[in-house]
Amino acid sequence: MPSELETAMESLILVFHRYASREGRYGTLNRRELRELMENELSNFLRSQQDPAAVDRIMKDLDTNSDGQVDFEEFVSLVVGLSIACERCYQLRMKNATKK
Ligand SMILES: [Ca+2]
Repeated sequence: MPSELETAMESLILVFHRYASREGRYGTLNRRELRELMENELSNFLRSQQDPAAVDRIMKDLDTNSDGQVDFEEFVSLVVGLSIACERCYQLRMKNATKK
């Protein structure tokens, strides 16, 4: 049976490919697929991103090889960045919780 972490990694791959296989080039996210993934799968973490230009900015940041597509490697950097930010919030919350 896969461990908790292995299951999380598998989910990452499955979610990426669920959106990446919708249209256009197989195995990469175009702008619309990235927007749909962010809206459906990151709605809690990116709630403040109501700015329509945000997807363009994130797409540009992620697309390190500038081919107009976000491949799995590029996508993972988004997940890593968000995870690091969330872990900082988690640490703060733990610190505040122990103060009380
Ligand atoms: Ca790319």
